[in-house]
Amino acid sequence: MCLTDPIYVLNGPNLNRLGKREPAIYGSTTLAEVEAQCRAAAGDVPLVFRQTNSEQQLIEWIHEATDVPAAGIVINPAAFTFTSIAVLDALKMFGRPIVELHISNIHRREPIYHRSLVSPVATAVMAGFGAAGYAIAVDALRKMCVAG
Ligand code: CA2
Repeated sequence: MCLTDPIYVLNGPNLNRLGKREPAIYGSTTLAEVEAQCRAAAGDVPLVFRQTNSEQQLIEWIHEATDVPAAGIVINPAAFTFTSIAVLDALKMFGRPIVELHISNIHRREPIYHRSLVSPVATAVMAGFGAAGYAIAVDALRKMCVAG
C-alpha cells in the first residue's frame, strides 16, 4: 500500500443533518467538524471526505475508491447498512481495508438497526464512539498504510 493513496471517508443518507437533529442519539458535532477531525487524523495522507443521500452515488464513490485505488475506506452507510445489497456488492470489489462505522451503537437500538449487510465484508466495525469514531478509524487506517 502506498502512503500517497488517499483514505476515503464515505457517508450515507441523512448524515448531512449531523449536529442539527437528534443530538441525544448522534451528538452535536456537525459533519463539517467531523471532516476537519478526519483531516487532522490523516496527517500527510490525502483524505477524500463525502456525503450523499443517494445509493447510486455512494456505489459510484466506492467504485472510484477501488479504481484510484484508495488505501482504505471508512464508510458510514447509514440506513443503506440494513437495506443495500448493491452497496455490499460494491464493497466486495474493494480489495483493501474497510471500516464500517456507526456513530451510535446500533445494537442498543431498535431491532431494524441490528443486522448490518455490510459487516461481513468489513475489515473492522465501529459503533458507539459518537462522531469521535471517525478520527479514530482514520488514524487506524493511516497506521495500516504506514505498516504497509
Ligand atoms: O449511528 C450511525 O452512524 C447510523 O449509521 C446512522 C443512521 C442509522 O440509520 C444507523 O442505524 C446508525 C441514520 C443517520 C441519520 O442521520 C442523522 C444525523 C443527525 C440527525 C438526524 C439524522
